[in-house]
Amino acid sequence: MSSVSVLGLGATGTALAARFLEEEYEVAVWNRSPEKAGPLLDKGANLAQTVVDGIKTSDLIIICLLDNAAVQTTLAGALDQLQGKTFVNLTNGTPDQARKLSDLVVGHGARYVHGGIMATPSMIGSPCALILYSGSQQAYKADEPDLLVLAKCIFLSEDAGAASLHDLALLSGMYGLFSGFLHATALVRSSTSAVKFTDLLVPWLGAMTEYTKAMAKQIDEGKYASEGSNIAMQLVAIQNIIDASAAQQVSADFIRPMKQLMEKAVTAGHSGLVRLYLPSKPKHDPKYGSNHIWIEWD
Ligand code: FVH
Repeated sequence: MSSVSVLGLGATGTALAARFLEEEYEVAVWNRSPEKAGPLLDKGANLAQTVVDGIKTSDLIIICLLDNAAVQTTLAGALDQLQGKTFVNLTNGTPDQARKLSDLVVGHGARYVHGGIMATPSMIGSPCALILYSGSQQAYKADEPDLLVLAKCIFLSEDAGAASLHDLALLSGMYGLFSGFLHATALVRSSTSAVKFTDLLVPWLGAMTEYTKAMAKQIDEGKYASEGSNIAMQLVAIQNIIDASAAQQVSADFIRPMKQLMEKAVTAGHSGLVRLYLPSKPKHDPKYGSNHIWIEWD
């Protein structure tokens, strides 16, 4: 029987432990508030009374807490138990936090893998769940069959911070989508229901999502030629969105920053631009010419 210890029984840790139980793993669970373990104990998990016990019990330790500060505090009294273990941290955090924890764990004789869970708890174990990994490739390879129980896996890099970087970038894309959805829905609520509106919104966002591939190509190639949607025109449209929002007492807080960035570009004489301006690039690089997409964030 394969065994695993799951430290942290929030919504996500509970889903991870439950999934291993479904696959008949021997699962030791630990949580700061032990009462949360109840439903998992009913399914056959064993309660570790302390973090030390949780780590001692299995060679594969999976931790999923609110943040990496909690991971650090939780590990503090149990570092001596890490020798020879594989420590998989599925906690959301920054790349630097992951690298620091990797140094700490590796310094105590264990192998460190960081994971970015691209799934909600209810998706764990389903075909659409994905977890991005980075850190010790050797440890990842050895435990890949166990990690595949939870989700599809992609190993990114030996840099322990890479999974967190990609996780945060994907979440940033998601929050952009959610903010657009919330503003769009608020705007249209006077005329239709939110659910009915998704009949229009979802295919539209699907088409625009596809369009980001063309934008990505422009960014990679450094060629930002406008393909029919120049920034001065877009600025007018965004102002119309803001005005219509005001008329309906809908907050324009989500879209106003985008308008301000476009306005800056137009004021700087780039009315023909529709380019994504990344801080690492010079602002007035003549090679971009005047017919480019220019959205700036500094
Ligand atoms: N839920 C989601 O949609 C996403 C799915 C993708 C991954 N994220 C990340 O997963 C981490 C855990 O999130 P969660 O959903 O399990 O969150 P909660 O249900 O709020 O549980 C939090 C657990 O963290 C424990 N905890 C908090 N602070 C401490 C601490 N100082 N020391 C020890 N443990 C701590 C908490 O314990 P307790 O309150 O039950 O005693 C829970 O076990 C997170 O990084 C997401 O970003 C979630």
